[in-house]
Amino acid sequence: MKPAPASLRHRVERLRAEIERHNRLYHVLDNPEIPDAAYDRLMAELRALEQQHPELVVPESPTQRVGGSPVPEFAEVRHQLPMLSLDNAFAREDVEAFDRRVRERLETDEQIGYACEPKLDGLAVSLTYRDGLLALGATRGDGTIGEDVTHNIRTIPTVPLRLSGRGWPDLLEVRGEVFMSSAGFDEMNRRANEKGEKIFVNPRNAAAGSLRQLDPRLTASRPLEIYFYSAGRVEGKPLPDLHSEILKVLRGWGLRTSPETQVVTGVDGLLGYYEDIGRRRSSLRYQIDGVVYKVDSIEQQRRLGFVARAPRWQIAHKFPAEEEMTTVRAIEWQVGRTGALTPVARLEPVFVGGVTVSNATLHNIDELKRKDVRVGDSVIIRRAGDVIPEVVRVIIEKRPSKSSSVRLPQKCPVCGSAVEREEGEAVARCTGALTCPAQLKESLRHFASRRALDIEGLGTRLIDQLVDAGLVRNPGDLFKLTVEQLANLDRMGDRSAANVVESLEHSKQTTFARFLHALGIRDVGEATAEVLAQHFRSLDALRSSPAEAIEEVPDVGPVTAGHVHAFFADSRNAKVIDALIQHRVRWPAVQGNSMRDSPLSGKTIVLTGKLSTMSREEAGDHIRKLGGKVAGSVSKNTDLVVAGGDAGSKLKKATQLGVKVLEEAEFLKLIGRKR
Ligand code: D41
Repeated sequence: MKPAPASLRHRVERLRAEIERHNRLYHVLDNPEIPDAAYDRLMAELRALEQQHPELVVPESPTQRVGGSPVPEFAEVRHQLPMLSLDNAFAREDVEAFDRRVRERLETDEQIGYACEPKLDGLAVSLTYRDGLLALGATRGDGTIGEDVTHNIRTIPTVPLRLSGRGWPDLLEVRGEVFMSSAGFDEMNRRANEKGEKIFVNPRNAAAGSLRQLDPRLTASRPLEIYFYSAGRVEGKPLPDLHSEILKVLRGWGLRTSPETQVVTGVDGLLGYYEDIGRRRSSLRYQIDGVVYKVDSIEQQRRLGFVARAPRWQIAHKFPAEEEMTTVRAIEWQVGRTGALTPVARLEPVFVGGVTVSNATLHNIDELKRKDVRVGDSVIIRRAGDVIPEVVRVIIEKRPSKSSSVRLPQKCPVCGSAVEREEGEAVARCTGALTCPAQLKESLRHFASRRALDIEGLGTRLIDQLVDAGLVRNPGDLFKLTVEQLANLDRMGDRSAANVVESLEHSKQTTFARFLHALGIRDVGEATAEVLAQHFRSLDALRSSPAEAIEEVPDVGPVTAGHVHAFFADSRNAKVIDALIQHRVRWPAVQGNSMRDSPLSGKTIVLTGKLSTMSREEAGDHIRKLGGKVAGSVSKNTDLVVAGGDAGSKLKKATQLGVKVLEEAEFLKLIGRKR
């Protein structure tokens, strides 16, 4: 083979530099400059040139991430500087004690500067760069001896094979956490499931399992990422003397660090950071199990030293665990407003995600079958953020010898009506409609709720009593209730009974859209109720419309149109509606088509900050009434941002994206309201 001409060598080097730059833009700065396809073309050209001239291939070439053949086993690596561990704090008192200890040891009354970062739930590793080239990647192991996983580490796209920028030490050991994003984890499990392969129980295990693969091609196929959190051995050049500054120079060399890192002062700063991250925990891309606090000054760190296996200058403040183990006492079926049967696991109470949980949803019969949860099983429960607790999986090894799968009941457990499951639907439903007390109670709750008829004082307990006593068989019956009947119920005085009757009377004056929403038609939420009201203007027009005419309403699809039509066609519903009208439930005529010529028609609007003249909900109502849509976050699809007092990040984002921003007064003018 002919040696490569100098011009070709030059091209190869240029390509590599270019690709490395794009890697950094994409993975470290989250700011890609070119589309994926263009990146792929650069890679393809480099690969082709290297194939024609194998003598030009170097280990740090971007093409060499995936390659290597399987290793027979992992070699041991002795960490020159031990990889110390973290101490744990579970309560604010632990954090206060930590800060006190630090100040006592440093003999200072001054507030300490701390660097804070999320504690990723992954796998700690150590990477060594010699002359800027990745030379070794090792797991933490027991802190003293780990395993050589260089071949696998190289496949992680966010790990630079060559440091960028300038001024790095001849020898630089950096430490970080290898992890998998929640989305990457879900996607990987989805694919594994499709192929009938093993499913990982959580991102942490998935990351650990992927990194400890003998075949790097397998590792390369897994969505691993890394964030670096400290330096280890450094030779040839000193690093800055603040932890936060070290992270900055690492970032400059292409080593990704958490974008959530922050420097704070004193205990209040620490706890503020903990709360802030705690609030955002469920919206982060990846799982974390706490935050880590580190004394920011390296000089202070040196003076503090370490005890046993952990430095005195750090502590991990843990969040309440989101997953816990408990046992299933019973599996019951809950019947919802539309008759949907939801299997619910009754649990031995367990503290998880910061609260005691004794029920967990199993979603639907398909989920229940897939997870095969049985009475007596030991299960993993997950409660993330404010999400409803769910059963993640059964611990099969702990299953009692005698147990059987749960089956879908053929009759509604509440009313005994037949249970039906439509073709291709995951949801099974009780066919009892309002004759089923469970459906009736849920329907009444919805009917009375704030965004529907808004009947004050008609809460869950009272509704249960009214249904159980047989006083209310449908929403129309509510308006027949007398003060005497109500006062005879448990825990009801004359006074509250009179109040309920009064708020019932008051609720009759409503709007057409609220009325439609209150009926609880399947798939008809507030927004759909609003467009239906605007389009048909009168109840009679809507009731007498064929499904095809309903489908013509903007944003109403054939399925919803079918539900709406079927609802009005059902004579039982017709009776209830007639009764409501007879009781003088009424609304002002729907205004001429305000939607079509409104300045907000078809616009996507984001509300932020505090408005002084109305709540955000009211503002949303106005926008929807005028044909606009309310969105929760600002993007390039946002047409308008309405900014009240103290508007924060959304306003900033709007300004960055050049989205039009209205102040409250301008907004009021636009919706035709005066202050
Ligand atoms: O995110 C993490 N899991 C994380 C782990 C972090 N952000 N910082 C860490 N800092 C340290 C010290 C203070 C010892 C440099 C750590 C770990 N250690 C660690 N991870 C596993 C064992 C120790």
